[in-house]
Amino acid sequence: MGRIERTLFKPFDLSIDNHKALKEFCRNARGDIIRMTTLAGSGHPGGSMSSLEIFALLWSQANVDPRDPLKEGRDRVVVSHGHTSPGVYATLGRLEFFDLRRAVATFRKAGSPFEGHIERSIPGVELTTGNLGQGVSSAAGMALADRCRGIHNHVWVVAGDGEHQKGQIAEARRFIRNFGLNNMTVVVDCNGLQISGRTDRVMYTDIASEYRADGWDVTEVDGHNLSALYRALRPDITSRAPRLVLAMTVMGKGVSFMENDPRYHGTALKPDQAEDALAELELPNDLKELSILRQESWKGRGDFNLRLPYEILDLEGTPIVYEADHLGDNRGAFGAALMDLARMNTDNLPLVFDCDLAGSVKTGEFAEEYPDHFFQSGIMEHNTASVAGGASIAGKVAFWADFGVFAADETFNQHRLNDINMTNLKVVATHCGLDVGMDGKTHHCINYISLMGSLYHCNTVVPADPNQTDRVIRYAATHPGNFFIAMGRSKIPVITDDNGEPFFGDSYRFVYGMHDHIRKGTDVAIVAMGAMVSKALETRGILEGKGISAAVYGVSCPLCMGPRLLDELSSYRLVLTYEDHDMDTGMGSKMAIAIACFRKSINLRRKGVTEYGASGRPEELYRMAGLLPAQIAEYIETEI
Ligand SMILES: Cc1ncc(C[n+]2csc(CCOP(=O)(O)OP(=O)(O)O)c2C)c(N)n1
Repeated sequence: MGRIERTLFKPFDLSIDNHKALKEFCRNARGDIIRMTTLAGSGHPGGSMSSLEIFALLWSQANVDPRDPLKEGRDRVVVSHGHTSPGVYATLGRLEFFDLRRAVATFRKAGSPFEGHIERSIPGVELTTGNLGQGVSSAAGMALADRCRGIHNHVWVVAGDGEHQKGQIAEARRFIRNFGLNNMTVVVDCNGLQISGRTDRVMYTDIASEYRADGWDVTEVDGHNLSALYRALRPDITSRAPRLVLAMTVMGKGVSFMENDPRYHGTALKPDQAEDALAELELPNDLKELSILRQESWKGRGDFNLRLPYEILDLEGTPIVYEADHLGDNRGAFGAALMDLARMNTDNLPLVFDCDLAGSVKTGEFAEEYPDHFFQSGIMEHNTASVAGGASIAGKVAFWADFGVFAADETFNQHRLNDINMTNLKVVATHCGLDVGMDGKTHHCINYISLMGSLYHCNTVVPADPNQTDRVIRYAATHPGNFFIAMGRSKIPVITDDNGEPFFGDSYRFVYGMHDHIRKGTDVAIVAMGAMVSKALETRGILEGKGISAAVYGVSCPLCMGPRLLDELSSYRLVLTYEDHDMDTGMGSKMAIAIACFRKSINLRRKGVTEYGASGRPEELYRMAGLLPAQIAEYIETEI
């Protein structure tokens, strides 16, 4: 087989030799797709075979190096329809990003890195995908981050035509157009089929018109004609608009009995069918040998571990200390800390995303001072979560601030895919809990601990006052990984120590997982979170008048209930958790689980939200929920 020449898309046309080599490459790769899916007894051969020329051209001609797949400044090839993993593995394996035989033999085998949907740990794969509709947004985040870093590269994202029924792609399309990301091309594998049959019968979708209406350059091309496809995929540096390439393809291309048959979207060939298919492709049938290879003990994931080139801000600056008489909201403290961080790190500014709420979430000042790093993303939260996640793995620290109900509930699956991708996104969720103002139950985010807590790599923090908020924001900006920082809307008092000085003052440093013993006491411990910490202190005062001595603890990291905290709490006659969050899925429930798991003897009671709230001032809503200090004190008196 002739060798493919890597041209970086410089020539206008594919040379005759390169065309020949690529054609041969695709014939062989189709055989790999058949082999790997048949050996596994599952997988998605149909779309893999229709997308193959696209994959082969992109990964062989773009500026990506199999010997250094994470090279700075590279082009990016993102595949959004991640079920076409056999096509991706066949292409990358044949281009020597890794050992192809290993991919063919272990595809979908438990413990193998070659999973059913592509993963970012595979050399050459930029993004783990499989939840359709998100890849275009994530790729846009990468293109944005690369542009902000002054990298002159190109980002291609390949997606399915059925996938284009997803609304998030419309959001992504507008975003890309709006921010002039002409360093991007979206390529659609238009095979006209999806699981339930013909795409146009499943759901009316006019992909070309939709993109055109949003101001894109649209090119339609035969997706199996290598020369025409090469010309369509070639970046046009003079173009001012992002480019859509509609690659007209055939599902199951290359094997006559698979072509245009939707069953092969997600059905592997039986061994005898595979034999026929390989014969038609004029390839040897080595399935027996490969199935022996599949039985061999492959050592776990081998070298296929995610390298995390996380960017963090270098300088955390000098904390702002809010004095004891300050009455302010945590979101204001977030905005101030963000500005300070930005001014300290002008050569590595964070990217800040907003969904039409900048004034409320306090990113407006940043927007004014750093308009090139602020992205007004409209009411397109799904896209924004994915864009910000994508940007964060392309070397920029990304903040996204929004109301809790949009930052968590609206976008859970985007965060889940971000988390699987080990992104580096800092979500600041304001207006959490009943503390929203008068908007009512649709706007009460009272389940963020259970949502974000179910993600394995998301640090969830609920600061108690503006001082702690300031430190948490600085910590998140200077530490890698996903953070979800939750806060309410209202102005709240500064938490003070026994001497009336700010508890989270000059000498305080936030460390993820640490809790705060704010007041000593002997009878009862009130363990509070967020804005409830100041209410716990009020409760303590009321109890004092009744001769009950209450300790107050602040839990800012509700997912971290360790034995040390529990040991301390074991000495009290009663422990009460106190939170502006659903009681059964919040901090109190985390504590109950920890008590059971660590086998501690603690007399636990919980107070929190137990029903959707109403519309009213927070104090009225707290009264209705039984969460005012006087009500809590009365409850403790009866329980102790
Ligand atoms: C959000 C989401 N919904 C449903 C699925 C299940 N699913 C996997 S592939 C597929 C059809 C995709 O059609 P298309 O994009 O045309 O891909 P092709 O059939 O051409 O491979 C569906 C519904 C999914 N992976 N993600």
